[in-house]
Amino acid sequence: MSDFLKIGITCYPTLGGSGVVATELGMLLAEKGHEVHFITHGMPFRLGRFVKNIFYHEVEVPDYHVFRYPPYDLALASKLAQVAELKDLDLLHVHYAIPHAVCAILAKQMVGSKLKVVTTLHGTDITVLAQDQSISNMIQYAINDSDAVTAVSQDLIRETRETLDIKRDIDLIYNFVDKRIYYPHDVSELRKEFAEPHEKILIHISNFRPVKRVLDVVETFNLVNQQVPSKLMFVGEGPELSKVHQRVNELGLNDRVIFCGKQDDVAKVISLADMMLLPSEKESFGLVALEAMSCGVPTVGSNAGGIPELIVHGQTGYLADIGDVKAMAAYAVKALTDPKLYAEMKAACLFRAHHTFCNDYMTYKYEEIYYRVTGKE
Ligand code: GMT
Repeated sequence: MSDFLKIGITCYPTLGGSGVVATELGMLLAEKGHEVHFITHGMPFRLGRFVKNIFYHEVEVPDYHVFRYPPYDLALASKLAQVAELKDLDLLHVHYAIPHAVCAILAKQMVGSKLKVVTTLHGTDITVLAQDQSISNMIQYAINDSDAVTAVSQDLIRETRETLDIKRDIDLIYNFVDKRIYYPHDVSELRKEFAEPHEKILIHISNFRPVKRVLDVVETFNLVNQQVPSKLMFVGEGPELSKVHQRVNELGLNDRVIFCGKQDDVAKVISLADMMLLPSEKESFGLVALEAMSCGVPTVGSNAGGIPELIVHGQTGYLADIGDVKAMAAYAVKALTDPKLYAEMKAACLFRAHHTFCNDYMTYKYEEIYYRVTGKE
């Protein structure tokens, strides 16, 4: 592979895992020499540093008085077409079928078929939106008319096929971590501010949507704390946060639970913890558990969606049925009270994250798809 490509990337710039994957992939592609154009409605939140071959094009939505709803999708399609023509893009890599792939396909119709569309499915298109008959045909269309489609787990591919009766090829490309950022940080001084030396720290990071089952985090922690003196750190914000506050209060755990809000330096925060909790109802992959794994922190999670493809039960964490907080607590206690087992798990986490889910390999897999659809090499 030698030709450098001109790649447009569209994602939700402020949204969790999909935004992280899209942004970090864009930065890695730029590092390898490709020209990368982010075309989004806001600056992607992890697009921190200035790099000469990364460009940002803001999608501005017209607020014309006849529009009852500002037409974001049309503004995006129009911007994608403009940038594609102006910068002579080879392809658009869009994250989510709705609305981004639909907009990219429209842009392609405007500028010509030389422009290719690669769509990555992260979950919600399939697990939530595809259940809605009013738009499921649009999602089907976006998937079938993309030049290539990738999904972040085998389970998401299966669900896409079953829910939408999709027959076309879908490439599996898991989420990845950059081990230059996600490694066990030395936080021994900082840790003293959160927990006593004999206490363990459990952590949960999410957007507190109902699908994350954050109350299960509280119940699991409560059971763990009865056997192993511990602290629980919550990172993030979202709709279920007030229920969490209420339950923590009811259980008298206020002095045990730390609400950190949104945090930028996730690798450092995770490094404070001994165990990640991810009891989701649905989770197409679970990037946050991979980030924890890469910092040497095992996860106790549910066996939902793609989580079992990431966590090897008994080696890099544990899996229990959705809602089975007793089993989750028992697994956490098992690992936290057996130093030899815990050390083995930590080593297995680092190995698996840095070998199986390493950024170099996943970036290469995306490049392979780009070369396949553009016919360049
Ligand atoms: O977890 C979320 O609610 C955020 C969501 C997103 O759109 O960023 O994350 C999804 O995409 C991530 C990146 O591929 C996956 O690691 C998450 O598992 C997935 N979330 C769900 O499936 C709920």
